[in-house]
Amino acid sequence: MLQTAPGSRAVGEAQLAAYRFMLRARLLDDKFAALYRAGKIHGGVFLGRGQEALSAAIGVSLKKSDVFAPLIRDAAGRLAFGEPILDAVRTYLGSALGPMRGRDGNVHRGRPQEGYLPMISHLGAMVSVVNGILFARRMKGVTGSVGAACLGEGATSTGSFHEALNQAAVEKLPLVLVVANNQFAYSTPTGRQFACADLADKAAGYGVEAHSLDATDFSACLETVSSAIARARAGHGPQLVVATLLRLCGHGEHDDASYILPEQKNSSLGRDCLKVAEEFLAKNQFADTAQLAVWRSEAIREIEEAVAQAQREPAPDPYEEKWSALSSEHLNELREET
Ligand SMILES: Cc1ncc(C[n+]2csc(CCOP(=O)(O)OP(=O)(O)O)c2C)c(N)n1
Repeated sequence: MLQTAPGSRAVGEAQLAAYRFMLRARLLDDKFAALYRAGKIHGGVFLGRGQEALSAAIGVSLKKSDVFAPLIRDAAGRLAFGEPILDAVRTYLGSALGPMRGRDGNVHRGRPQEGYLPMISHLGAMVSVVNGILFARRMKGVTGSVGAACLGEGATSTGSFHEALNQAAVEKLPLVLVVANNQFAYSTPTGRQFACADLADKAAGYGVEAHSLDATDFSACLETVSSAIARARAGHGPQLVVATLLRLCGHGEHDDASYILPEQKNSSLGRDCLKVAEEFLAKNQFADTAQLAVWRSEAIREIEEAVAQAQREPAPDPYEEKWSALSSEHLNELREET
C-alpha cells in the first residue's frame, strides 16, 4: 500500500512494485492471446492492454482486508491484490484445480472469502455487491476497510451504476468506483454513450467526491488512486475516479478494433502506459534497462511454468463433479463444522 509522500524512497518502491505487476499482466495477456490463436483456449479472451497502470494502482493501494471487484481488463490489479498467476492460467485453460474448478472459461474468477470477487457482469453489476459487503461489515462492527469496484465508461450508462452509486452516497459507504474511460464500450464511442462534458461531472449529482486522471501516466495513477482510497478509508464517503485512456486492443481477442481511429492511436491518449512507466523508472534511476530485462525474463518463466502445469492438470469430470455453487459448498462446510 502507498503511504508516503511523493519523492520519497518508499514511493520509488511502490512504483517499482506497481510496474512489475503491470509487466506481468501484459506478458500474461500476451500469452493468453497466443494460446487463443493456437486454439488452446475455448471461448473468449479479454485483455487489458493499456489499462495496466490504472489497474495495478488499485491493487497496490488496497489492503488485503479490503474488497476488490475487478473486471475483464484488470489482470494487473488482480495480481497486485494477490491473485497467483496460476489462478488466471488454470481458469483460462479449464483446469479442475483452478479457483472456479474449470467451470468458468475466462475472467469470472475470484476468491470471495478473501474479498476478491468473481465478476457477474462487466456492466455495473458488481458495484451493489461491493456495497452489500461494506454494509455487512459495518453492521458487524468491522471498521477500516474499503471496497474498490472497477467499471468501464459504458457501464456508467446503466441502471446498476445509478442505483449502486446513489445507495453508496446515501449510506456514505467507503466505496471507490474506478471508471476506466477507454473511449469505447465494445465498438460504441463515448459520443454515443454519454452527453456530459466529463464523466467526473456526474459525481456532483450523486453528492460524491470525484478525481480525474490521465491513466496513461503511471505516476498519476498511483497518486490519484491511492489518495481516493485513503479518502474513502478516512470516512469521506464514496469516491468516483475517472481515468482517461485508450483501449489498446479489441474488446476481446475476437475483435480487430478496426473502429479505433489512427488519430486516436497516435494521440497522447494512445500512449502505452507500460512504456511510459519504463521511461519514468529509467529517468528517475529507479531501474535501468538491464534490471527491466531481468524482470521481464523472470515473469516470462513464471508464466510458462504456470501454463505447462495447468496443461498437465485434469479438466472437470461431469460424473464426479460436485455441482453445488462455490458459496453453497462453503455453507455446507460451515454446517458440518457446527
Ligand atoms: C447486462 C450486460 N449487457 C451487455 C453485456 C455485453 N458486454 C460486455 S462488456 C460490454 C461493453 C462494456 O463497455 P465498458 O463498460 O465501456 O467497458 P470496457 O469494455 O470498455 O472495459 C458489453 C456490451 C454484458 N456483459 N452485460
